[in-house]
Amino acid sequence: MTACLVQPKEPKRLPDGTRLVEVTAWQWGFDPSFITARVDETIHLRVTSLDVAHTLTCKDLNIDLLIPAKGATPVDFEFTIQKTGDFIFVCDAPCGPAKSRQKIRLLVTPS
Ligand SMILES: [Cu+2]
Repeated sequence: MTACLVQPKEPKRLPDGTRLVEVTAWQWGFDPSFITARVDETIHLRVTSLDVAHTLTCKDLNIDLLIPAKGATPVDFEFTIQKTGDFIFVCDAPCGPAKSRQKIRLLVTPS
């Protein structure tokens, strides 16, 4: 038997077991910029800006969150993905010239 030396990082979870993904937004990026999920998995996003107002927008998943500027309460949003696919979240706010760099890729694989 071969030992696996790299343990996958355990996802953070809310008390009810829902997976929590904490996202920070700034000019111009999101962290994390890549998220994987399974079909039928529920994800709870908690999004905070480190500077100005942004959005976290995915037209394919009908998600459009306004992320207020630094200092505001984080934005919480929960969703369940019902299809496989490769989805891109962008920032749709007028937050500056390089906002096209601000993206999150969400890869959803079969459950
Ligand atoms: Cu932005």
